[in-house]
Amino acid sequence: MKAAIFIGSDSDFDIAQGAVDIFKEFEIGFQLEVTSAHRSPERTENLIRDLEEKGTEVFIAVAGKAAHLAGMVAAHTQKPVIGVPVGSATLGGLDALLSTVQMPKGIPVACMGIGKSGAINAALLVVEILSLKDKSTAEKLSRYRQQMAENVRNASEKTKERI
Ligand code: RP5
Repeated sequence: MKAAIFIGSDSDFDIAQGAVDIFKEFEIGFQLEVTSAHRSPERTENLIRDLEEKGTEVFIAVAGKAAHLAGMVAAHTQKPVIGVPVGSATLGGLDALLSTVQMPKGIPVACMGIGKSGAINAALLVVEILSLKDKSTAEKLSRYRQQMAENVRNASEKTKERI
């Protein structure tokens, strides 16, 4: 279980799906749990401990509103923690973004952008971290980037056909 995805509520799942899809594509073993910093603090602490015992190397925390899940997880582990702010109907995610990115010095959280792109990038950052020690993951990442570049070239050709 190399990676963990914590979501603060089941309502965050659609956003977290972006990270799930990347982990499946890269064949990264992961565990996803709904757990909240404020509604289920003990469960969150216990999960961190259990996952560390199972070999989890990086945690992703997806949460919205006064999003302190990533910071709370970071307080309980020395593994890297990546926060993904979720957009809210009231403040559009700026609330969660500022809550996640503005960690006081001492306990860092790597904060991604708001929403699904942020979740995708969080998983890709995990892939990059794991690539430091795992050659086959690094090779998959290299192929993934080559494919993206190819997609841009194809999009360019298609766009020029519209002129
Ligand atoms: C946060 O509050 C969750 O991460 C979620 O983004 C937001 C709303 O949660 P629900 O009221 O939908 O459960 O804790």
